[in-house]
Amino acid sequence: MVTRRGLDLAAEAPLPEIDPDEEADVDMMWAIWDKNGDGELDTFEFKDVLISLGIEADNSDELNHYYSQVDADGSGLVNKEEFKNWWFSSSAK
Ligand SMILES: [Ca+2]
Ligand SMILES: [Ca+2]
Repeated sequence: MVTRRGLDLAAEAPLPEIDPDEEADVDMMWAIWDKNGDGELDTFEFKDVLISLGIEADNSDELNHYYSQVDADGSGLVNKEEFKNWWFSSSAK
């Protein structure tokens, strides 16, 4: 029987605490990263985020791996809310 515990935990994980100063920084960077200003990061734009974090995603498999972590609802695009949740729960600390 497959345990659902891990999935449940992930789904119910509380949102990370966000420092207002850090959030302002992300808002600034978001404006740079969202090159076409449509309010979403596509994979092309997201690649630049990874590069500025020093993460190498040379092939599309690696890129999609990271991208799917950020795209929490699986819509195929990353909006700012998803991005912040990812940002404040993982890297850049
Ligand atoms: Ca965009
Ligand atoms: Ca999404």
